[in-house]
Amino acid sequence: MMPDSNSLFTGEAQPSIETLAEGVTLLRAFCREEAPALLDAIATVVADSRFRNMVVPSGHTMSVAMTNCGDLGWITDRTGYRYTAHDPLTGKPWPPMPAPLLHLAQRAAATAAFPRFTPNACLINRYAPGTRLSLHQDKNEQDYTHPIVSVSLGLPATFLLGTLRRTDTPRRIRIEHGDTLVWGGPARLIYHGVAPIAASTHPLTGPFRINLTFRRVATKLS
Ligand code: MD3
Ligand code: FE
Repeated sequence: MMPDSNSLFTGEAQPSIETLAEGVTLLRAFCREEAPALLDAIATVVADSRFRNMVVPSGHTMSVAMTNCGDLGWITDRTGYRYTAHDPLTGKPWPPMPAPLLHLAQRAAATAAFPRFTPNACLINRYAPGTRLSLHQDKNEQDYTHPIVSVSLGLPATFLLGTLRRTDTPRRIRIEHGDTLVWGGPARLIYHGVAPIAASTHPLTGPFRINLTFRRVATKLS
């Protein structure tokens, strides 16, 4: 792919594929060109199931605002973390996963050697400046043979890329608009997080960073 004159001028990184650790593939700028269409699709989801700040079992409210699309959505409340078929705010099923989102996730997974990934859940996280996500593992999906695909839009972030041990000091990885990561195999249960977002304005998302995480969550049948 040729770097367009626009990205050369603004200093945006060129597309590239990098293995950050065993099972972690960073696809730089993978969805930068389609980002406006992705954000339009996210707006249709948010019109039906809005962003909200969920409560964790300790009683604290998360600083990251969240919603979901697809057959299942990740939620937390005082009683714990889980996937549900319905949005607790609307009582209705989560909005369907828009085709541009599904297809992006499948293309990214295939590029990172997961050609059969079909996500049935997409968690949409929205970060305002100062918002962070502390170090955690994703372990509510039951089947860890499927990868997770994450897509970053808008303001840049610093990912905390840990190991399988919570106490190891995580690596700090700068992630920009359009960057896409695939986390599979031995990386599926690593500790990870997001450092506090620096205040800025992005032409497409204004004062926010939006992150999508695509997952394959076990259901009663599959
Ligand atoms: C490594 N989200 O929603 S994406 C999350 O930027 C989450 O919103 C962050 O962690 C965000 O759970 C980080 C990167 C990521 C996502 C899932 C992973 C890394 C992962 C699952 C397993 C291992
Ligand atoms: Fe996570």
